[in-house]
Amino acid sequence: MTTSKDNPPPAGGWGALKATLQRIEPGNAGTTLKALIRANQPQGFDCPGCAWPDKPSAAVQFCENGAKAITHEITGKRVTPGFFAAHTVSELETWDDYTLEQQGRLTEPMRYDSSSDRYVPIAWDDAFALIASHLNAIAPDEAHFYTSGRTGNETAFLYQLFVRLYGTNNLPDCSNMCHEPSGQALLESLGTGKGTVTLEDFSKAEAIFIFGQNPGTNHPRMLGELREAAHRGCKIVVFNPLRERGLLRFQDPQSPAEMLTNRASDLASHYYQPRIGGDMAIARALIKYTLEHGAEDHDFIAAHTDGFAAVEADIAATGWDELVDASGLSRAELDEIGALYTASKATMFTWGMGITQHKHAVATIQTLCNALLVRGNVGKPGAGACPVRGHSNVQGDRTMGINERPTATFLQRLGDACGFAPPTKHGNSVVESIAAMEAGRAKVFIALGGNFAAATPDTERTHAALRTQALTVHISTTLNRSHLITGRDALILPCLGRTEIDIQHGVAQQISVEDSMSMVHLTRGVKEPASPQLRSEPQIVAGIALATLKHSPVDFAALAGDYDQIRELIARVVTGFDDFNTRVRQPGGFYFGNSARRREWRTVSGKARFVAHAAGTDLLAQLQALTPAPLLTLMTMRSHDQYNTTIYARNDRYRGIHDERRVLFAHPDDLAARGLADGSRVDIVSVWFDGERRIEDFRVQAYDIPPGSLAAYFPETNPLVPLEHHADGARTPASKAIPVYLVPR
Ligand SMILES: Nc1nc2c(c(=O)[nH]1)N[C@H]1C(S)=C(S)[C@@H](COP(=O)(O)OP(=O)(O)OC[C@H]3O[C@@H](n4cnc5c(=O)[nH]c(N)nc54)[C@H](O)[C@@H]3O)O[C@H]1N2
Ligand SMILES: Nc1nc2c(c(=O)[nH]1)N[C@H]1C(S)=C(S)[C@@H](COP(=O)(O)OP(=O)(O)OC[C@H]3O[C@@H](n4cnc5c(=O)[nH]c(N)nc54)[C@H](O)[C@@H]3O)O[C@H]1N2
Ligand SMILES: [Mo]
Repeated sequence: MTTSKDNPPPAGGWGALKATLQRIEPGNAGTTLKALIRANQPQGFDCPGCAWPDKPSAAVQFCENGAKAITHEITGKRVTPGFFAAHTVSELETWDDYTLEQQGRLTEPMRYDSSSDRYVPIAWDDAFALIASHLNAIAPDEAHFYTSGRTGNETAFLYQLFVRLYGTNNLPDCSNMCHEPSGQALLESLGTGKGTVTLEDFSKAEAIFIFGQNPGTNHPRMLGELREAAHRGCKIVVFNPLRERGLLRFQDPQSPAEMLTNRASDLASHYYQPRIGGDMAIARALIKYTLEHGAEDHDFIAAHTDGFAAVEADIAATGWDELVDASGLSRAELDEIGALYTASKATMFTWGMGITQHKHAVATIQTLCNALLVRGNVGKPGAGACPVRGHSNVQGDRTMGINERPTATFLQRLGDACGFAPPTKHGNSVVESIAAMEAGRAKVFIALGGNFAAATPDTERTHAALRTQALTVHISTTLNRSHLITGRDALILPCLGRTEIDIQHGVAQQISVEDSMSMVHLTRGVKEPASPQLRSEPQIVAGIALATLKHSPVDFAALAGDYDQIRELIARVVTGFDDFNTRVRQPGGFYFGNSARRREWRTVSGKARFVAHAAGTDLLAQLQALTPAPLLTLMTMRSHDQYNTTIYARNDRYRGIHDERRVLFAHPDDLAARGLADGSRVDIVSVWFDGERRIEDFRVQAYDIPPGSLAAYFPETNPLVPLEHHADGARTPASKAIPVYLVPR
């Protein structure tokens, strides 16, 4: 058990300030501080850390983990051609992810030379010509074009335009592994793929329910909103198998009063620890309690929704015992939660990866929507659905058309504005692209950012799939695993980061991003580029397009030379972006809007939809039949010192872990039942219908987690996630619910 359970030190506070200052490299302090101060400010750059919106009035807009993301990008360390000459790719493959990322910023375009097993320098134009020769030798659907969510709107738009001119919708993106189920579920239920709340709603909610999210680490600026809400008496109700310290108490490093008096605020008023995957049962319990107490919003249901009768019948047929079993919470707890919910006149649900990375993710989110709708909690102040996005522009990339399943309307508008007929056949998502490579149906893989080889599931298979490619290309800022898992040809194309000044034809350029609450605003780099050889992302995309496309109806050179021209084109294609160049220059940018927030339901029936879901199939029971070893459910999550696959340090301060990554959090009873104790070492074996997968030598940590549930860090655990185990209807790898057993070493 954690000793800190009853009176944990607050999240944030002096620990966060100390950690921020420790990130600053000696000799680079002036530049770092100058950059940090301009983070999320007008005339500055958008913090590349997360997609949490900016507060218009705040003087300082970065958090500890934003500071880590920024200092990582503006590091003084460089990966030069000399570095690549000194190390073969086979040697670099033996380095861990932490050591790779610590080498610093990439400086020159490099091409893999298989005869020496080294990367060697290549001129930009030769790199573009090599890509063109590969792309023009295959059918367009044999190429995949991945995007990670740091990419700004203008680059994303240009990239998808090139890919569709080339002839495919194969645009997998990090969202496929992240909030894809939220988009799918909300679109069908509410007629919008996005959250319906804005920052203002946090000051009006009477209750905020937080499902499967760890904002103390992943969205620290959200804690400020939660603290203010808690101060005015709003109930903060948390559902998480782990007692996450960042959700218990918070000391705001940006508040001198709290820091100097060492005061902290209590955040969660109520904290429940369901078992992994128990959230759908909690949502159903909320509906059952509401109906049994006659607390439903009859007028809203009648005026705005359809499908209620089916949900009502399903809930009436579901007993409380079933909900207690499935949630892992007691009947008394479920009653307490129901009472909290029905007492609040405006409730917001927020959620993260603890909800989306499950087989039943879409059904769970739609059941959460049902629970919101039954009390009329959509489209009124202080209420609504709030999926909290990950990467700082992952939402904007979707708006710009990074989508392997684009709508017919989007394609029509794109074709009309640009004068071509875009391909209509749907493309591959992340897991489908890996399957296509495995099956020999794919030849070229190009990534605009990210770390595909490390972020994806089923690591061994995914690496083998990538190695079948004729060409792999990575447009990146720092060295990572994906650069080492090469096709027969491979390129690393180094680009400017968001903090860096981008000048085209003598004019400083800006790009725009859309945050988790649909605010669109400009971001402008403030720092000299890490190397004179770097190119901006739009320039690199245009370079590939110019070399590849024999005839293009759009002038890529002109667009990449003046991003205002890209925005003019976006305004003609993307609904809601009229007058883009003018509106995005207003202070703070503009609100892209949300139809469901206005109670305008763009669903097939024109109403908000109750979608009935019976409890999902019990996979664990099916898999248990395949092995005598008793199975447990493993979630894979982030430590406090990583940004997805980028490991900043091997610590996890809030969970009490120091200088190690191969840790497995487990309930003491589960350990005792296996003859294990705190500190024992184990191998972890996952069980799937096609066989077993194993990772070796983890230290077990007895922890306050429900029996039957385990937790460990990603990406070390990704080899355990079967490619075929993903969210029904969204294909998001089920990396929060891996059936495993433990083998003592
Ligand atoms: N510093 C930092 N910031 C980040 C990132 C980062 O890596 N580092 N990543 C960015 C990205 S891309 C994303 S998507 C977000 C991710 O932000 P989060 O969604 O907070 O991501 P995770 O760390 O995966 O944490 C998931 C939480 O869900 C809980 N959980 C797991 N399974 C279940 C379940 O079945 N039910 C419930 N109720 N809870 C469960 C875990 O205990 C954990 O607290 O953060 C973004 N911001
Ligand atoms: N098991 C497990 N797997 C998971 C998850 C999980 O919770 N568990 N989470 C999933 C989620 S939510 C996500 S979003 C994905 C993340 O998947 P990705 O987005 O693919 O991975 P990142 O680690 O964010 O990518 C980091 C790399 O991006 C590059 N980069 C950084 N900044 C820039 C830039 O400005 N431009 C360019 N071109 N490149 C840049 C750097 O080279 C860096 O190495 O992982 C998923 N995988
Ligand atoms: Mo994410």
